[in-house]
Amino acid sequence: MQPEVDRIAQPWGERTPYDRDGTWPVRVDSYLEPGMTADAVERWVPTASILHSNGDALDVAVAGDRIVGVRGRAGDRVNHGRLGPKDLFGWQANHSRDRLTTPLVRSGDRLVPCDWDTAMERIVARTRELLDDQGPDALGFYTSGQLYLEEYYTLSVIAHAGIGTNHLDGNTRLCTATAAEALKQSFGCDGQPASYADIDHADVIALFGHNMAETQPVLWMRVLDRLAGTDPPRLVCVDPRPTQVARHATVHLAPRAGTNLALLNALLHEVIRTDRVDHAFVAAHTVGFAELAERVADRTPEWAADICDVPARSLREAAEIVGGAERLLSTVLQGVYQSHQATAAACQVNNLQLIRGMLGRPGCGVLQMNGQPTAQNTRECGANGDLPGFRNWQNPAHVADLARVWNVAPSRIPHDAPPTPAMEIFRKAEQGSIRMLWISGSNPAVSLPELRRVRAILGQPRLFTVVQDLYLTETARLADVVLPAATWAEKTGTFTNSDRTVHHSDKAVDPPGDARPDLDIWLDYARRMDFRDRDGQPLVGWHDAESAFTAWQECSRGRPCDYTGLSYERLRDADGIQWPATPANPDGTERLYTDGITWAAPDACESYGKDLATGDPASEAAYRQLNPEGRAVLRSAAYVPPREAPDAAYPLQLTTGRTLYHFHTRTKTGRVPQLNAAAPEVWVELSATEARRHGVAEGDLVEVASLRGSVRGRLRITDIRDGMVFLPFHYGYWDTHQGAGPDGTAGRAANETTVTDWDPVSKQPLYKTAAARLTLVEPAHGAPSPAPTTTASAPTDPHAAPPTRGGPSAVAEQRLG
Ligand SMILES: Nc1nc2c(c(=O)[nH]1)N[C@H]1C(S)=C(S)[C@@H](COP(=O)(O)OP(=O)(O)OC[C@H]3O[C@@H](n4cnc5c(=O)[nH]c(N)nc54)[C@H](O)[C@@H]3O)O[C@H]1N2
Ligand SMILES: Nc1nc2c(c(=O)[nH]1)N[C@H]1C(S)=C(S)[C@@H](COP(=O)(O)OP(=O)(O)OC[C@H]3O[C@@H](n4cnc5c(=O)[nH]c(N)nc54)[C@H](O)[C@@H]3O)O[C@H]1N2
Ligand SMILES: [Mo]
Repeated sequence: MQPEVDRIAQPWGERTPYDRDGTWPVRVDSYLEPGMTADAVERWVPTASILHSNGDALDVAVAGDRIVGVRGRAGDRVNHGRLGPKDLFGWQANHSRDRLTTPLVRSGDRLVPCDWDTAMERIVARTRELLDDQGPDALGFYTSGQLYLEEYYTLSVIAHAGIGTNHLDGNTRLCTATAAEALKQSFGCDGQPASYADIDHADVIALFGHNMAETQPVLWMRVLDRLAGTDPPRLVCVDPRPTQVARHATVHLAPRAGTNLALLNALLHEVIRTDRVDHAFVAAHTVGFAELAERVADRTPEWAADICDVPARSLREAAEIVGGAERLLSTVLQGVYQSHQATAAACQVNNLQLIRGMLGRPGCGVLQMNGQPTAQNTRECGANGDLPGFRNWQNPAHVADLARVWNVAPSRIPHDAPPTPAMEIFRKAEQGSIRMLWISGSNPAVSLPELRRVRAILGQPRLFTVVQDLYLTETARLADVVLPAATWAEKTGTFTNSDRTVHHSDKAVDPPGDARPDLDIWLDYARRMDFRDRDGQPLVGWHDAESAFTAWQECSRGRPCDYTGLSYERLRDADGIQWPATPANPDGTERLYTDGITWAAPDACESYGKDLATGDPASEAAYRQLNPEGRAVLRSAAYVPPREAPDAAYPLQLTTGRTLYHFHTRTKTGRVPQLNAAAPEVWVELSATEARRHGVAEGDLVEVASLRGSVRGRLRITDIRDGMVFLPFHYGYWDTHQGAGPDGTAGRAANETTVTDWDPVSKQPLYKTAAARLTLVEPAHGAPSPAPTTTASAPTDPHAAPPTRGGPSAVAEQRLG
């Protein structure tokens, strides 16, 4: 193995092959800033990556109270030492000279620096005024999937029981609301059934709308290392773009966007027709098989082939592979969650696992993936609006139990209506019923759909907005109060990845200037607001991260996400531990549902389910009738076409997504030289056939327009399916020198074009299906598109653009363990 690799040019590093049921070899990746040596590092502080949901464990190298590099943790179950490009280089964003260092308050059209007292008193005064005049419904909180568990729990207590508003949600609504909902629909409760270790044991891995190579590169290294072994798993990839996953797949199905449900119904049809059903498992652990079989009885591959524009023989081949698997692992992400019929389709993947009896055993399971690093915690702490600890808001016993934990009257916790989803919170702000919106750890002025509308909402004088961030983002610029936050490595806390692995992270260095941890900001707010419990004691009775964690442990006791077997001390010593972890089971739980379905019984479940077509919540009585014994529910649904279809004026299907080198709205990765240089500007992807049809060529400046707005970028010709155009959604307008204006003219943000529409069940916005047209603005004159060549945006003609390289500054170490 090469000791050093350019990890921009070779994002996945070198292969360490292994065989089925073997142990994934250790490979320790590390990067220190130029001039730094391991000897000069003063201390290594254990933590995990927060630039995706994988939870890659790493140590932060510190010298002179600065971060000087990172090193993967060899012993951790998640990554066995490996790091991805964002893990290796992303920490440099902490040091950006334009970090916020003091609070800012609005004075006319300017934001002026002030001290913490002034900023917090402004927020408190507005809160009290609104509570007096309008009541708790005038306040909304919109948080993140990137903070720490202790922070979400504190915010959740403040919003639910302090203020008493139902308007609390996370950007997890844009991200993993469908994952949570699909788990609730099928298993009665949130909680990831499978484990990353299932990659070691599976003989078939099916990825549905999941570009794992770019969005969880370390997990993809695990797959690549299995593929390099002597008995590689077969991959099935469902994605309209030629991702690295697709290029490594035995069968790649590239459907029309928005047709996942039709495709999955056809796969289920074939598995049932060929009787690859585990009837004993189905009889013991599920309800709804007859309805499912009936629903897909005439959903043949030929039927789906028309809808999806995928050959029937490929569908049959895919069904043969998943139907014949000895151990099947499926993963699902945004190509399903943000696409048409999101929850209905995600549930069909659960159904596939269930009817094949592929659950709760090594190599057998489903990963309804998370996206953000701490989205799991947003959900379990109830900062997504649900009740903490996966309690059921429709179940009075669950509400009473939570009221007991918080020592408040049950009536103080809003529960007579479903929690307000993010898109509805913004609509209420638009219509004027929400008058104060506190945004933490999110940049909705770039990440929400239909940005012209979002800017108008946030720009209203009558809406008081608080933005808590590291930088003066597009959103912060529209705020009334801006609070400077400390971030990862500058504060202490815990967080949980996609496969329930909990990592602890100690403060490694001081935050810049007066920046404070989000936890401290909310503790300060709770103190100033003087929230009390029913005995007159402080409602928020904790004072730092560890005492917040202890409070959360009590809230999680006896719940599916039980943390009572963990402690800061244990987490500091140990590598990651998967919840539930109880005193009786302190080393945690590799897989859920190893012995039947445990949280679906009517008295235990987090949700009574929803209608997959309308999203209407079912009643307790209906659920008791459907599932009295608490089995998995096989929920079926009929395909209907996407709502915004291409037409003569907007003939292309528009989809959006990610690239390997950037994270979201680039507030961090745009400030990291190696990552920014790898993908410095927005681009537009089109197939060669479509490019000819439109009279455009590689590198041409083109405009992509929808009914909402437009984006300009340079064209990259790839093997994406015909009829589709792809835009990465990372590029906002914070570097206004690039010529992009906040009015959306010549915009760079994909969300200028996306549609205000959401899945009826999960309420997750649909970023993956809209209609658009493409026009030439200016020919290339020979300059290629800035899109990376190492990823899904690789050019069809390999000579069309110079290969993406990082050069000397991107060379990282890799060492066999
Ligand atoms: N590098 C990087 N990694 C990240 C992030 C990042 O910003 N950058 N963000 C993190 C977060 S928060 C998330 S949520 C995850 C997201 O991770 P992914 O879901 O893997 O990423 P996306 O690019 O959003 O979408 C995945 C794929 O969906 C496909 N797709 C589009 N429409 C459809 C459709 O209708 N059907 C199907 N089957 N596929 C479709 C797209 O072609 C795309 O390749 O990544 C996490 N990791
Ligand atoms: N078109 C399109 N749009 C999309 C998507 C898509 O695929 N296509 N994907 C959606 C998905 S899955 C997601 S997750 C969202 C992401 O959308 P956003 O939530 O807007 O994503 P970020 O850019 O990560 O914003 C996080 C903000 O938090 C700040 N931050 C980072 N760490 C901390 C901290 O410790 N404390 C505080 N207070 N702030 C911090 C960052 O500087 C940044 O401004 O975008 C969604 N939007
Ligand atoms: Mo996400």
